[in-house]
Amino acid sequence: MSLDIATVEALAERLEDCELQARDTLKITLDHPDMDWDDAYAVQDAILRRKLARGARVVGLKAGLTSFAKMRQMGIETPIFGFLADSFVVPDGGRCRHADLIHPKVEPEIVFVTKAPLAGPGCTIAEVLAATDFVLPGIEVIDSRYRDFKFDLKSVVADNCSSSRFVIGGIPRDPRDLDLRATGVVMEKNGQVVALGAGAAVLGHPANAVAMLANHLGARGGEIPAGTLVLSGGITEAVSVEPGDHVMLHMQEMGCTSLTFV
Ligand code: OOG
Ligand code: MG
Repeated sequence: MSLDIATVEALAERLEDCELQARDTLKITLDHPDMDWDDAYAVQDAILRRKLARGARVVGLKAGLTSFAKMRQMGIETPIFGFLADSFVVPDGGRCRHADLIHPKVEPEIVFVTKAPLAGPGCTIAEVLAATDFVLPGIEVIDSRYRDFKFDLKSVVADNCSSSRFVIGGIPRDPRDLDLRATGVVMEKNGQVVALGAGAAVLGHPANAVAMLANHLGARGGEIPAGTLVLSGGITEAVSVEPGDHVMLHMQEMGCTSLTFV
């Protein structure tokens, strides 16, 4: 850690205020070039404490930058991790107010829901599949608080990995009945295909993202508790949306989920 607790709290307030007021800011590493990974997660944890103090509930966890496309683009080998609060939930087929967000983008993700705790080190894909109750389709709405989505890894971790909204739906499936590497996804905006891909785009197998989250938490003395919803990371590039846009995700053998920006 290179930041003191007062600085961590001030950065959390700055980033969360931007989230709540739909304003952007410059990346925080411009002011704190020496901040390290622990500092970045400490700011994210401080944002979580601010929300919990206001009565929010954590409804899930997420892995980000897990697709080969995004990892190459950012030049990284380890994904980043964040939390999902109840205020992020959009009901399946529901509406998301664009004016509440800064410059939202949507991305298709395979969602895992666990039935047993998972903790690293050494968590494997097999353990993740054994501990998964079901998988289902999800659309994550990311909305970096940084101007023009321009950030570095520590800035984006502090900003809770651009988390903003998400919707899940479709048909819950036992992952043992599926080959998630070959699961095809087609995302449409206003009836036009805007992104397509397969599960293997996420770390070779999307369960790998969940295993890496368990290893990350295990290294910090934590775990993925039983009954946790985990967004395993965007399979394709994220797609910008405007008010009026309807986004529909089709996921092979798992049905559809959608939302409309108003
Ligand atoms: C960071 C969040 C990435 C994903 O699924 O890769 C993410 C960003 O690209 O703003 O959620
Ligand atoms: Mg995502």
